[in-house]
Order: sequence, then structure tokens, then C-alpha cells
Amino acid sequence: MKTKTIFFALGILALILSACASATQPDIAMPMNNNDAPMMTVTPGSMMAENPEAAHMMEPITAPNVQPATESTGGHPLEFREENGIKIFDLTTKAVQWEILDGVTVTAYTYNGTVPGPMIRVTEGDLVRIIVKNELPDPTTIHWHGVEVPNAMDGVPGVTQDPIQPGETFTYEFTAKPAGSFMYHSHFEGDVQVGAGLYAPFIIDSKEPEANPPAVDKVLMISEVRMTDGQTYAAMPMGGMEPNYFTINGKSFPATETITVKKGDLVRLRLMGIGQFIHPMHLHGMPFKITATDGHPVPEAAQLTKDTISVAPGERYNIEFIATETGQWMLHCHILHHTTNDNVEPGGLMLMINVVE
Ligand SMILES: [Cu+2]
Repeated sequence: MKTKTIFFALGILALILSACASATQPDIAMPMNNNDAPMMTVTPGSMMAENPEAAHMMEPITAPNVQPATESTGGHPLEFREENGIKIFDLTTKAVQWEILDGVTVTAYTYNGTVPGPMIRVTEGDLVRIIVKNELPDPTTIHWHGVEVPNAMDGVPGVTQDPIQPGETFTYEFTAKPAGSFMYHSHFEGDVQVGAGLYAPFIIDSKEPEANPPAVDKVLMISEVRMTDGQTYAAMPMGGMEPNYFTINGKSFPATETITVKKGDLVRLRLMGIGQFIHPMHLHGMPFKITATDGHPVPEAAQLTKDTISVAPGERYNIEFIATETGQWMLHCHILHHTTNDNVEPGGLMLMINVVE
């Protein structure tokens, strides 16, 4: 009994002493300013153990024997052959080393070795066959985003088809409709594979020639990627996976294309949000009209005149303007962190429109 009482008294004394100490000493556990705050960073891959379901999202993009890309730009029209009135396109999914910027090369999953993949451009009503050979280390499928395909061609793994396994080939076939600006992209682990580069434009021209065709007609696919310690990650809006590079057609400024047009030209830009973030794209100098949304034409009386258009993931906007003013005009995202390369400005989602006499 006596021993217990002594220990109890000593315990009370210790509590009193520690309370006094904390009252008289500065609270060294609290940072004095932001610079002293402990760095809270999340390393990609660190959440894998906590959530095995998320493991595929957090792993770097890798493949055996990844070679440098043989092309330096993507999104160019894909050649096709015709058999019995069917336009036949060949796509191969494969990993390459893709330069997004001088000195910055990512490991990309691609269609035919470029980011974006090659543009499929056909006319409304065309019968189209696309033969896909999967040379990735992972299964894949293709979804024809916005194109009105038969259900069995929709590319949703486990729903409309089995995934195309590594080494396998799958054939998609459908009638191209309606006319408009569309995309094709992976639908297998899309959060990883699309961010890794498996996306491309799919343009369906209308049967009737345009009354007022633009002098310049460009597709601009907007995306993001994360590079950490030489490893590539598919960027996504979650802790540790935010992008630090932002790309237009697979390139970050100043590696983005400069679009040169003549004064008086009608210019059409087909903005496509294929990444996982919203990008309010702002054009300097000249307002534009929104002439199509998600591939569908906007009646002239309903065409908004704007200088900034938010392009959300999956959306497409055709914008058109007459290049009335000469000079170097910038098109850029107005979330200004998105105009940086690994936090250094300028970079990312910027490109120049050079209007000449
Ligand atoms: Cu942005």
C-alpha cells in the first residue's frame, strides 16, 4: 500500500513539473513561419500498400526495352487502304520514349509511336475498319469518344468486349457518324493508359463540302503528365499524382507548335480535353466564336463570342476566329500553374499564333 502511494505522489509531481515546463518554454513544435513547416509530400507509389486496389494508378509507366520514338510530333493523318469500300487503318499500341520538351522525355504508351496517336480522318458515312495490335505489356481497348458506334464496338472492357491482351489483335468496324471532332482513347485502366499517351483525334468530315472552309484547321489535344526522379506517372487529381508537366499535342511550351496564319485567314482550332484537369484556354488579341461543342455544330445565332473557354476532360470545342491583327498572339491556359514546366514559368499549356501579312 505504502509503495503505491509513493508512486502515485511521484506521478502527480511529474505531471505538475511537465505542465510548468510547457508553460514557460516556447512551443518549438509549432512552425514560426511557412518556411519552417515540415514538408508534407506524397511520393507516387507510397499509397500502394494502403490501397492495393489503387496500385495500378500509382506505379510508374514502364515497359521492357522502351525505345526512343522515331517521330517527333503526333496527331498526323493516318494512311489507310481501301478494300471493298471499307477504309482500313492499322494501329499498334506500344511504349516509346517521348520528348515533351527539350531535355524532358517521358515513357509513353502510344498508338503507332506518337503522342497523340495518328489522326483518323474520314467522311461521314464511311465504313471504317481499325485493326489494333497490342504490343503493350498490359491489356487495352479503344473507345471511340463521341462517335456513334454499335454497342459491340464501344471498347468498354468487361462490358462490350474482352480486353485485348498483350500480343493480341482486335478489329473494330463501324460506320463513321456523325460529322464532327471526336477522339479515340484507351478504355482499359483509362486513368493510367490515357494519361500515359493512349489518345488521338478522330475527325469525321461532313459529306457536303464546307461553305466557308477555314484556311487553318488544327486539333489541339490538352493533357498532363507527371515526371518524378526520372520516372513517368499518369497524372490524376489525387495526392502525389498531380501533374508537373502540361501538354498540347504531346508537347510543353516552348516545344508546342507555333501556328502561322495570314492576316485575314479564318482559323479553326479544335480544342480537346483528354487529360484529367479542366483548362480555361484563353486567346490573346482576337475573340473567337464557339462553332461546335463535343463534335456537334452550334447554330450561328447561338454561337457565343468568347476569349476564354474552359475545356473539361472529355470535351471538345471548335473555336473559330478571323486573324485580324498581325503579331505573335498567345493561346494559353488561364490556370497559370498550368503554364509552367515542373514549376518553372513559362511552359506547359501555351502556344503562339503568329499572324503575318
Ligand atoms: Cu490548365
